Amino acid sequence: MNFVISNTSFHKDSYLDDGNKFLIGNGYMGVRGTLDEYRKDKFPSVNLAGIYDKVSDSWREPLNAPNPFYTYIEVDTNKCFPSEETPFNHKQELNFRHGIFSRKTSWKNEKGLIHFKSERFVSMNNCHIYGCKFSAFSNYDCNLSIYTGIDKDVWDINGPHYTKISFKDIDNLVLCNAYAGNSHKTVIVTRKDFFLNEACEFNDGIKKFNLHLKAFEEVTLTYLGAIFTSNDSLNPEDEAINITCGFNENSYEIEKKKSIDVWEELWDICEVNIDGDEKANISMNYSLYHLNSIAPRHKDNLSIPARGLSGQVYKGAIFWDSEMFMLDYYLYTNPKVAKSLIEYRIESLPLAILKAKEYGHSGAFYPWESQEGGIEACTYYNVIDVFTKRPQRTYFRDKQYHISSAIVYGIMKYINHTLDYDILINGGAETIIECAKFYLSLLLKPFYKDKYEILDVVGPDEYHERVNNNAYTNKMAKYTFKSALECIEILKNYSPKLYENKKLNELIKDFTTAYEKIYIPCPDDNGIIEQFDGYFKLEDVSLDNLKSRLIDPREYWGGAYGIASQTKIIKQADVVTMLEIFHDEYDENILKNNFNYYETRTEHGSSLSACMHGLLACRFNEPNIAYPFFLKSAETEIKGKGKKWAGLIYIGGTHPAASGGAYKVLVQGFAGLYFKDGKPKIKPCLPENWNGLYFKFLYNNKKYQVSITKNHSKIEEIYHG
Ligand code: IFM
Repeated sequence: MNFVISNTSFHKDSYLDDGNKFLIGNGYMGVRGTLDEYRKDKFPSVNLAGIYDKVSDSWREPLNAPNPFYTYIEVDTNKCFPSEETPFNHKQELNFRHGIFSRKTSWKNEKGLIHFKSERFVSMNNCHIYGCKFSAFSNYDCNLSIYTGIDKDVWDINGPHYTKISFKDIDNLVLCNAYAGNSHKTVIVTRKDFFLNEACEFNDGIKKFNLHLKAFEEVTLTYLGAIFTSNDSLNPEDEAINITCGFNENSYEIEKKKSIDVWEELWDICEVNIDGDEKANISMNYSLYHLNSIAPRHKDNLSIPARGLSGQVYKGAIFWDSEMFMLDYYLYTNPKVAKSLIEYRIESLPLAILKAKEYGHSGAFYPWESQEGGIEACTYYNVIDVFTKRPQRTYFRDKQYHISSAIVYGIMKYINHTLDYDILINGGAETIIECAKFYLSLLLKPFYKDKYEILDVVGPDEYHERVNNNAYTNKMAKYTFKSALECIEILKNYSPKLYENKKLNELIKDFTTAYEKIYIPCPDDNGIIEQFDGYFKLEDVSLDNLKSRLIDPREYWGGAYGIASQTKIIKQADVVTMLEIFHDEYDENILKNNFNYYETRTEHGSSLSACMHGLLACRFNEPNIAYPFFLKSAETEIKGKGKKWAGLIYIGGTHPAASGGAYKVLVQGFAGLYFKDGKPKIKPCLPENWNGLYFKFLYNNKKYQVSITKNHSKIEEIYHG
């Protein structure tokens, strides 16, 4: 398979999309795939994981590091970069097998042609290290000036964050110390350049090299450096300097090779092979590249923001996307990363308990948009109205109760897949029990009914706010009670001491009653489950008709006045997600009927939606119906066509949940992978245009290989070194 994607011509306005498409990352930092010469108006950025800051009244968001990949060139004192004019030739590539970004650009003038090329990587071997190699070549003699260094003018959505930035040049090593005064965070960037002559100027982090470039002689500049923050170490400056001091002329190739070796190890387990469908194969593996580039392999308590490490969109926050859409990929290919996602939530428990209290509930109410340690970043006014330009009240923060059940789902999945029960004693059980207590405190029993209800919620379909008895939420609450009971049972055997807690006995009673008595909407006479009380009475309008009502294309469809709110049009899979998760409790006809009913009424306005439809279609054994939904999710990153606006708020970037969702359709849907009695099993249903499907995965510390062809399928254990 070809692991390279490219742009073969120059488009001066494509920098926003290219930044995502050509992104390189290693879980610690994500470097947008913009050109060397781009400054902050073209959104270059080095996004750091898990470090946040806030400027005055604006939203808290992650800190971007000063950009060490900045270079521009003058030839005979004419600026070549940045090019306002179309270059003679331009090619930009991402080798997504090895996480290497490269570009080649040529300019033509009356004297001849000048060519530049560069390539860069961030190390998969040591997440703090980055490197770049930059070359110039001309077919006539010319004078070249190269301006290159650490650009302190950082692109931010709600910045500038740094209140103090200083530079030092210590024996050819540039040290940048950037301090964000509000959060007292420090980001250190070091850089060491290797070139044939010395810099003639050094100004604010940028060096100037002059040289006479002889015709047909190539000159090359390589640089490497390190990034550390005050989150990583008490002395990030020393750490970065120590690493960078050790670099010499050969280090670029050496570090690049070490990084490539780690990428190869990762691909050994995660590469998938779809025989007979090159488009799907490339898109899927490219999506996995993105999941690998943002995986927190370096830390054991970090999760992944909804837009990965592609920018500060959605405040760099963690959503239910991590547990419900991404987790399985890491469980199957790198359980250590899966554990990090789970540990992050366990460590966030104290703040989730505080949030529940703040709203008058018990237990743990997890943040809808979670930052470090579980800080709730979701605001009450999360959308800006396009007409009034005023912030619009949304109820994501206070009413998306289903978030706590996602954490429970994640922990249970982790335990069932790895059989690592220790996590239960180390906070996992407490987390699940606190989440179950949260749902207990939401239950209301109408006087005349023998059922408990959950009122005033926002389900996965965010367009209909403050509804009662959302099927997804109620079912996930029920699942939470069951999980809490299961986990208490496990504790009984696993850690009898912990179990000897009198309060637990009371809770067992309450969870059991809640599990039995919570109201779960049943299919009606047509086999359809009502998404929430009263949904069936809403206006039944077609998606096209609804779209024709838009006055502004960026209008927000939900909330009090949104065009969808009083209609049956929903934003994303809701009942469909519920049925996918609990498919084995429902008859195939019910799955199919609900798929057909809701799909025509779904905008798929979230990149989380298509994969759930794809999965559900596999559950009722219709892989050809599932296929376009799978492809839509798998192609989200490669096509870069995701939604960019919610009202006036920019929401573009990468979409790891869609990538994780596509992987789920592939592995759990088309291959039908499931686990029973401690063993993996498959129940394949391939789309008709596929000849075969091959992949590996880990389960309970063992490595397996699946091969499925039209007439034969097998799953076998292989050596796990
Ligand atoms: O978590 C999702 C949510 O379901 C829909 N809006 C975007 C969020 C982040 O992906």
